Parts: sequence; structure tokens; C-alpha cells
Amino acid sequence: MESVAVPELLMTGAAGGVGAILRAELPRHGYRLRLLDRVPVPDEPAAVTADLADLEALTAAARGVDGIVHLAGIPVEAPFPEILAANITGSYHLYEAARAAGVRRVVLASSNHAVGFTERPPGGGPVGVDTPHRPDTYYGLSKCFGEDLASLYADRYGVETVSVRIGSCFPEPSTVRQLATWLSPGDCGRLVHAALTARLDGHRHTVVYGVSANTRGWWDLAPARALGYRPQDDAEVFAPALLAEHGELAEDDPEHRYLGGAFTQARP
Ligand code: 15L
Repeated sequence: MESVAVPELLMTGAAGGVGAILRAELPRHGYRLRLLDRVPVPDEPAAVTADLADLEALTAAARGVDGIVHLAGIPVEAPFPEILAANITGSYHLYEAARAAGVRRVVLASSNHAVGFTERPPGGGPVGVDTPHRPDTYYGLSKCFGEDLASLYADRYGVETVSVRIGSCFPEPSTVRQLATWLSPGDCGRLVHAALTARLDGHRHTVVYGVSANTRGWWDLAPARALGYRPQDDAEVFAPALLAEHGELAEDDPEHRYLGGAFTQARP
């Protein structure tokens, strides 16, 4: 697959959990990072402190970069007005900034919670990226919006996006569900690199799942592999310890039954 070099990236939400992981991983793939968050980024005095409400600051931060990794926003369920401001209006501002600054590509942190009410198919999967949106929360709803916003900006303005429906991106899996949904730090870096460099033919917005090569995974990784993603980790190495502590999930446990797990039960 042809690749295009992307030397400098703007990363929003750089102070968050996935931000911390990608601050460590992306330089290994040859990127320079311009960091942005609404709070100071630890040990990064050059990071821009700006809120997603500030379109002018976002546009200034996006000028001259080759790509944007958009992680900023509320990462869990919250009251709708908060989701509206941070995740919905905030993403709109991000895309307006990308368009105004002429940025070629965005890697959008979507989430499995855009399709969280999808039930595990009989036989165990895999679930494709073309499964209909079934958000499990206002948070998931904002990720559906983000994916559609990306589609609009691809068609209307040519701003390319790979929307990554991230599973559980943490240093290690900490629940039995995460034996299926874990995205390891190394695989996260590999996937974002693939998403930044793959050629997008046809519609310049595409959706992939972001998980490692987990033995228990049940989401289709073929679209991510088609971008060049080659996962190297499998959460199964953590299974003996997690299962000894928690046991296997019951069939009717939301953590087993639904793609979004316990988020299907969350109330703001
Ligand atoms: C997400 O989208 C959340 O941001 C993260 O905190 C995890 O809960 C993850 O999904 C998950 O489904 O495990």
C-alpha cells in the first residue's frame, strides 16, 4: 500500500489517557507532535492550552500540520449539555479548523460506543464496521455525530478522515470484557500510523475498529488491516490472572452481550 509521509501532527486531548499513550508511541513512527489540551500537558511546556470552544485557537494550532489526531472531548457518559458542548460542537470546531487550515487528514477517536447496543451475534461475530449506529449513551451518540461529520467534511471539503472506533485503550486490560476489547499502546500507535498513511480510495472517510489481535475479539479487524494495520498484541496473556480474579462473564451480562458492555447500563 502506498504511503505518504506525515511529519508533523496536531494532537488534541494530549493530556488524556490515549493522549499519553500516543505521545509515547507516535514519535517511534517518525512524527513530530504539536500538542493541545484544555489543561496543561504534564512535562510538555510547549503544548497549547485551548478549549474546543475556541475556534480561533484551534485554527491557529492546525496551521501547517500534515495531520490531526483528534482525541479531545468527554470520554465517558455525561449529561447531554456537556456532551453537546465538548464532543458535538467541539468536533464541529475541530473540522472547521482543519478545513480552514487546509489539513489533509484527520484520525478521529470514535468509539465502540457508537454501536454499543449491538448484540454479540450467535456464534460470536465478527461484527462489521457497517453495522448500523446503535449508540449506548449520549457519549456514543456524539461519536456517531463525529463519524457523520467526518463523512460530510470528506465529501464537501475533501478533508480525509479515518474514524477509529477505539475499544479499550489502556496500558493493560483490567476487566474480563477487555480481554476482547483491549487496544494495546503499541497497537494503538501502529493503527494511528496506518490511518495517517494509508491511501483512501473512493469515499475519503472510512471507519475501522481499534482493537488488538485479541483471541476473544469479536469485531471485524479486516478494514483496519486493509489500511496496513498489523496488530502485534493479544490480551489473552492477561486472561489467567483476570479470570482467576473475576471468572468468565455470564451470557446475559451486558459486558458479554453488548458491544459497548456496561455503558449500555450507564445513566448520566
Ligand atoms: C470508551 O470509549 C471510553 O472512552 C473508555 O474510557 C473505555 O471505557 C472504552 O470506551 C471501553 O469501551 O472500554
